[in-house]
Amino acid sequence: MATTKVDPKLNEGNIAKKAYQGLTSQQLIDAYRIMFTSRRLDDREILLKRQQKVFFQISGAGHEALGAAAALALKPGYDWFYPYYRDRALCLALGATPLEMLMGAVGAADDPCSGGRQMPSHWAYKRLNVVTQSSATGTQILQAVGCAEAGRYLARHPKASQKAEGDYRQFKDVQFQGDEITYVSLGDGTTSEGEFWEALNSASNLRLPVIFCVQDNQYAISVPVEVQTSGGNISRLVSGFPNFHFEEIDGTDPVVAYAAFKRAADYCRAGHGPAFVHAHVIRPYSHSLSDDERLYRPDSERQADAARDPVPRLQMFLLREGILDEKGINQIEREVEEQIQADADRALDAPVPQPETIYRYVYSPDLDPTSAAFGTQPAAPEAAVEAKPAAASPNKTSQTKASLNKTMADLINATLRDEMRRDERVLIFGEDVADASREEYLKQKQIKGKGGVFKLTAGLQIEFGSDRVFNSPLAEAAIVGRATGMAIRGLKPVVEIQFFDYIWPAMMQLRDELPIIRWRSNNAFSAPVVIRVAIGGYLTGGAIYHSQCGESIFTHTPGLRVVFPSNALDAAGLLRTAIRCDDPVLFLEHKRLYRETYGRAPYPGPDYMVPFGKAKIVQPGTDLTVITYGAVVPRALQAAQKLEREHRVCVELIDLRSLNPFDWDAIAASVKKTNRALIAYEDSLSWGYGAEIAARIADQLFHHLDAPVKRIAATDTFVAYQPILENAILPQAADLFRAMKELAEF
Ligand SMILES: Cc1ncc(C[n+]2csc(CCOP(=O)(O)OP(=O)(O)O)c2C)c(N)n1
Ligand SMILES: [Mg+2]
Repeated sequence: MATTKVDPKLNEGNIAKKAYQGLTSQQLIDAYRIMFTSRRLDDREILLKRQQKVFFQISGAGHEALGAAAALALKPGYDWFYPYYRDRALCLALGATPLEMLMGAVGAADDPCSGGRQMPSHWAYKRLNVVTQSSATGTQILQAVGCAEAGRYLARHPKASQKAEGDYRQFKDVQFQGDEITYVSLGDGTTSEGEFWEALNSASNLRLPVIFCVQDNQYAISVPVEVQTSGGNISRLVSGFPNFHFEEIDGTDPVVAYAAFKRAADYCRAGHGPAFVHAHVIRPYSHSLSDDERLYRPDSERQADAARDPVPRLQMFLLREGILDEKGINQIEREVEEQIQADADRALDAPVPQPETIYRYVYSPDLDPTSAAFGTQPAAPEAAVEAKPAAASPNKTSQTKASLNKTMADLINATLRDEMRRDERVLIFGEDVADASREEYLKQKQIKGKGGVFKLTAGLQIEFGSDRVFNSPLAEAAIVGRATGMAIRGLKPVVEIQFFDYIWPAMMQLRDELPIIRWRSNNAFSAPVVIRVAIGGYLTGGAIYHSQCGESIFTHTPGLRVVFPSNALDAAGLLRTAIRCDDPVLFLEHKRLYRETYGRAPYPGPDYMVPFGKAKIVQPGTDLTVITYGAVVPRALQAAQKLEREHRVCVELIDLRSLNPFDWDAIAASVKKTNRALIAYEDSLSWGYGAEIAARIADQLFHHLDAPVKRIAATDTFVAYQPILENAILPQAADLFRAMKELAEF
């Protein structure tokens, strides 16, 4: 942006000596240019919206002083920024251009924020460390916490930032400074969300260098602050959080705001902890162009706000202080108007994205986890010497014996251990995953350690330390949101959701954030997190809240890989692929299979991988295809064997292993051969995973079918506690047998 230099004559007298909280006259003039540009960009977009040349508008009006001030206290491309839609002035001050913003408004192909995929004012500027944001208010806050954690982790593990060939690290540049700050902003209404409180709790407890900026314009659309916030003042409510630096300011005054951000930044950069800047601002325009605030705000209130408008206010200040005269102001305003006019014309002429590009960047364009590179053979048992847990007591006989007969739980644990040794960017957190948070008990060997409610992460904290394996608060959104922020920075969080039944608090992060970050930022950002989740029933007493499936809710989310192994070897191979790949993965581990006799295997070595999207033919057959996965695999196998024994019906049994992507080729080849298909799954029947497979078979293999496509699944209820009820609800081997027999006889 062009800059107007201070007229030296104006600096004569006492002005040059005056200290505006350390800001020079030139910085104040630049701030005015930013703020005025921000406001006029909003006005231009509003005009363009009325002309139907842009499709949405939300303004930063009234919040400009804050953005200009924050940028003066922080460093673009050094510090990290999780702004929200009112932060236009911040982004301009950090270095985004009006042209870039107008490209977003028209949805141009070269819009740097999203390439026309997101609404305007959803800022993302990779070169400035401004991270992609969504429309879901508040989701950025936990991610900002994860971002700050990543900075700290990398400072302590600098080698983790090195590039490596052959996995996601090849495509993920990592940079860190050691003293960087993460800025995150939100509105007053958004402080009502649980994720806000989860974020404050963790930032406080971990003393993270995060500046939380609450931009309090007194309204969330039409809902006033006293409805959102008990007592009407968020500062009062958060004041009890330890380790914080607090500021409550008039956010329409850039000098006051700068001083507050400077103190906050100094506090964070020195490593004391997070800061909270509660800024009282105004909202002179309606919430967005879809809102008319005159419906709920009287003129009197709007006029009182207008008296505090930061743009005229700074203009008056510059004039009053003699920093600029009227001519100087006019010159800036003219330059800005001319630039916006020219940039608007360019943006309106810019090429728009083409329809054929819509599938780009749903997944990583660089690393394909379905490719042959992710298909390796298990090492020969003699060669596959398993790395012993650091704390294990050597007992040769039992170790050798066990190595031939490892459970799914054993091999998941071994895979995590191997990958943590191989890649220092891998870290693990979740509820109860540590051996013991009170490390001294471990050091003094008073205890053995827990390592997960199912012990899948046992021994990992002992071997890799408490900054690589640690317990999180009981807050699932925080687990996924923090992991997302860490992965944006290039780390590989492998987090655990203790029970699938309790994944729902993380749903906004799982549906609106993690899987969409790459697509919505047009490949500027990605977050290849692995989420391990204990899932499923057949537990005898698991009841409603420890038995749920529900995988189709996640296979219905583009951008998320979903895998569901049925045996120990596949679990090891798929988990390794999940960790090394460049996409977010939901890794579903069936609790009933963790220690089952079925599907045990020798340790397959530290490089064994199974590609995604490749089914396994558990048993070849000619009469009927059964498509299944997870804990239904052993039950279906039992039923198929009985059917063969008793009725000479030869079932081809397909274990999908990976649900998104899934192996359509294997299904099609089999159905073309057998002409009959049954999809068997543990989740409740209706709208479940089998519905999609059945529809595809009906659609694409209709001419090959000799019978209707059938499904067998749980009843459309939840799973009950009493075993008699559980048996009736979940598909049993006898039910599978009956369904197979009926279909074979059709
Ligand atoms: C989770 C979520 N709920 C609802 C909305 C719809 N919505 C968009 S902005 C908004 C109000 C936000 O108010 P506030 O946090 O005070 O920010 P402001 O717009 O006032 O700056 C609402 C309800 C949303 N985008 N996300
Ligand atoms: Mg508000």
